[in-house]
Amino acid sequence: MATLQDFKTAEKSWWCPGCGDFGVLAAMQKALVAVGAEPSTTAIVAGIGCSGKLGNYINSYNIHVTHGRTLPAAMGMKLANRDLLVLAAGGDGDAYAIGMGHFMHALRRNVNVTYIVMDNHVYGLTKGQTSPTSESGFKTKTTPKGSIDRRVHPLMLAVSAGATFVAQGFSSWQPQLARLIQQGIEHPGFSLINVISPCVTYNKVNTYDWYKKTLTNLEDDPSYNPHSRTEALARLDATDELVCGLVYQEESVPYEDQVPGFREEPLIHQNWNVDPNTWNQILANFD
Ligand SMILES: Cc1ncc(C[n+]2csc(CCOP(=O)(O)OP(=O)(O)O)c2C)c(N)n1
Ligand code: SF4
Repeated sequence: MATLQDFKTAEKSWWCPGCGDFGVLAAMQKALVAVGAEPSTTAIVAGIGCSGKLGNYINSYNIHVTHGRTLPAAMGMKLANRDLLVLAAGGDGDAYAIGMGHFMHALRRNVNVTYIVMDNHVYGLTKGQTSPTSESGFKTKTTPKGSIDRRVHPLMLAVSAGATFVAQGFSSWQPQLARLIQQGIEHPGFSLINVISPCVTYNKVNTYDWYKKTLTNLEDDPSYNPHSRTEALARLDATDELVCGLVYQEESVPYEDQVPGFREEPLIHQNWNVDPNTWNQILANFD
């Protein structure tokens, strides 16, 4: 049984002291131990961004893919080898700007991948530009007079696009975040965990203190029903998505279990030999 230490690497962290991504990393490692995962069967697909460095700090298979392309790579990996526990991770720019097309289709496709978005409402790696989740009026070097765009609402988008598991955590609220990631991994289908992960260097508005004052915890409201799509949408709308906890979950059968004739065995273990007669018949179809 793997321990926390087994999921650590010797690599020195590249993040600024105080970055929220440290908390996301710690919670992911705790969740991996809690679900009984092993480094040899865990794979992380990370996007480009400060957040994408996370894969380097978790002992597992890790690919660092082109900006915005975590989900196609993660879904392909899962379909090729269902024995792997596949996690995708990246920033709000990676997910909701350049990666938005993939995000929307991953939600409705429901491949068994856990997607952790480290949402700091800004582009960190490229030194502080406005992101799709930045508030209107947010001032950066790309929007010196304040952003005039309305912000993207990832949780509402996910719930309305057909997601089967949607949650939001806060990097400082470790026990809850680790539990939400664990629940996401255990969910049979695509799970989105949007994590509020403050950027202490380029976002001086949405700080730890700001979130502690404004976030509400859905778990404090026993009347909230996370299995009702309409209730989830109403709550998200009323709170401008400033909530933490399990937002929505429904019963789900993952995509890969529904593809007709799709064999469960990993591709690398399947026998791909074709006898000469069958091969000649296949070739004849191309005449
Ligand atoms: C195709 C492509 N377009 C743009 C970039 C430049 N770029 C790198 S990271 C990034 C955004 C980073 O913000 P986010 O995804 O929110 O991650 P963070 O650094 O905040 O964790 C951009 C625009 C790139 N590397 N590749
Ligand atoms: S720039 Fe921001 S997001 Fe990037 S490592 Fe520093 S604090 Fe974290």
